[in-house]
Amino acid sequence: MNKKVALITGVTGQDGSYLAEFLLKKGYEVHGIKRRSSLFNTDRIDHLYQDPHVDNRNFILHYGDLTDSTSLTRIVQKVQPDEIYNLAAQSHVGVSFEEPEYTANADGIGTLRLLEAIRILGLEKKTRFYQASTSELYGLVQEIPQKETTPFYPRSPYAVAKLYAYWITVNYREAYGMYACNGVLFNHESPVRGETFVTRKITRAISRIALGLQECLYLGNMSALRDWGHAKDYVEMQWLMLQQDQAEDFVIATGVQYSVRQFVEMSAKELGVTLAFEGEAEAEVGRVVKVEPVNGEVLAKCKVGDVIVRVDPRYYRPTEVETLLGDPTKAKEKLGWEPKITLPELVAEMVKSDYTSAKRDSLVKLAGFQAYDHYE
Ligand code: NDP
Ligand code: GDR
Repeated sequence: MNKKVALITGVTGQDGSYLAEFLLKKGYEVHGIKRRSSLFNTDRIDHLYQDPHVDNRNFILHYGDLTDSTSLTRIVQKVQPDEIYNLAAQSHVGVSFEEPEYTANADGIGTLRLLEAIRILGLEKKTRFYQASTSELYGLVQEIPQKETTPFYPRSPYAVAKLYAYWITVNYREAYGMYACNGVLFNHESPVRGETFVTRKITRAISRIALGLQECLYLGNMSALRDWGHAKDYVEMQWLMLQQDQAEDFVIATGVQYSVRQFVEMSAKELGVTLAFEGEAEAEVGRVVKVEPVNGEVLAKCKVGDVIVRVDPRYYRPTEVETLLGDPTKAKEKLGWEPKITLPELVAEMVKSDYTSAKRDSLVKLAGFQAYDHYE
């Protein structure tokens, strides 16, 4: 039997890397679109890299950009994919307030460009299309928990761009009979989550603070509530959605909610540090109240009384999404899907990974080299 061929946009991102690995294990020939950058941007997929000089490769990268329809159409024509996973996006909600036009172009019109490429090339009956939709569509929530029928109320340029992408995907399904669907995914994280999203920013900073490489973690709204899952669980769902008899949209979530503050506490606890929060609003701080060994080893150098978390209003958003909680019942019933990894397990995995990197940086520093850092 011929191998199935998949094309992933955003293959260099968190989900793209997990999905590429997943599809390769399933025996797919996987093509990925990466954009040109002045530095290497393939860290997350370097373990999958195959030398272009050998024959019979099953993981192939192409230069392209969601803002450039010529590149997209050319790649779709060349690859003739059975499945396209559109994961590429300017995916940072906070940054979308700084770059609204670019975000609309890449995240909104970019989706249209891909759908049009499929149509122009006459691949409507061959190529199945997955759109990375988001719980940010619910924004100012109209119902708790949120499910497939909950009305949308986007609260950022990112979410508004993704709203266009959501509906253009539905429209091409209805207008042209394409197999095109939306996965409305709630937040999902992993050790390779981008460093400026709040979970990774926390696990990375807590690890560096524990080893004396950083003094304080500055955050915005710590009361925000999110439904956090593991990226590894969620990419399986993206694939499952394209294997059905009929294209449908699904909410993917864990159904459990935590605050950003709780995420900080859980991360610190992994390294034996107990935090207590005091003060209101911008004056809120997280203070160390206990330091204990973990499995007989003291991992954190912090002292009782140290303030290691503070609020910086720079990280507040002009319009915030305060609470998100998903109801994944439809996915469970129709696709037999359930998340396998809990938030405490996810936190433990992320802290372990970031603590290991921080240890490496502290050895570099001990050897007399400069260890650069970015706190964003
Ligand atoms: P990342 O930010 O980790 O990855 C985004 C990817 O898109 C990167 O490969 C990036 O390339 C690429 N990209 C950005 N702009 C362009 C462009 N103009 N042309 C081509 N490629 C581009 O995101 P995630 O992996 O976390 O998320 C994947 C998708 O799922 C995104 O669309 C996101 O909006 C959506 N989503 C994510 C959720 C989450 O919690 N992670 C939840 C719901 C939806 P480069 O590496 O060069 O920056
Ligand atoms: P989100 O994720 O906006 O939900 O979008 P992010 O981790 O950026 O923020 C989650 C919540 O934490 C609050 N917060 C901070 N956020 C960041 N980034 N940095 C901070 O210092 C900070 N302090 C508090 C935020 O205000 C927010 O309430 C993610 C992205 O992956 C999107 O692409 C995706 O669509 C949604 O998840 C579902």
